[in-house]
Amino acid sequence: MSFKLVPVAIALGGNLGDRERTLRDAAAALQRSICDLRLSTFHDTEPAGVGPQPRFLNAAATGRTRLAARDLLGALLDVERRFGRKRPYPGAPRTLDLDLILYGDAVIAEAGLEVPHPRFRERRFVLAPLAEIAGDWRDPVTGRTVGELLRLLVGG
Ligand code: PH2
Ligand code: MG
Ligand code: MG
Repeated sequence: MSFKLVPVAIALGGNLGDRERTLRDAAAALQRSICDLRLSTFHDTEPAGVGPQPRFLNAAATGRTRLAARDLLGALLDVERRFGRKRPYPGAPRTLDLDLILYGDAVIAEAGLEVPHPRFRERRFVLAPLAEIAGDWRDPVTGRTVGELLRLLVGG
């Protein structure tokens, strides 16, 4: 438990059930762990790297938390479960995926906890919504802002 408020960025996504309602309700649930929550618009996206699947709805949220990164991750997994997330196999369609993208300027590589998220720089479905609300946030690994990372994507 930390007593400092740490700025955080979360990616939200889902491609099963009522996607819009799930993202909206999940964002509300995040307010138990994250204050000053800001939510991007919702992006209807092509599934990336998971074969044929229903289309996703993606969004991003920012805010500040008193939780340690590991505890915030636990809270995200708990919200996923409450919204019916099952994990039958890696990359399976899901009602809700909540990924911890940035936790202040922390760089963490532990079992089950990697921050910044190791693949967020190549994911338009993460960067496009996140750039709406945190375009100036700097990735502590590359030193580039979220807006720059988005523009660097092919066709960006
Ligand atoms: N999540 C993945 C893999 N592929 N594609 C889209 N469009 N949106 C996602 O949220 C997504 C994905 C793994 O978590
Ligand atoms: Mg994910
Ligand atoms: Mg996930």
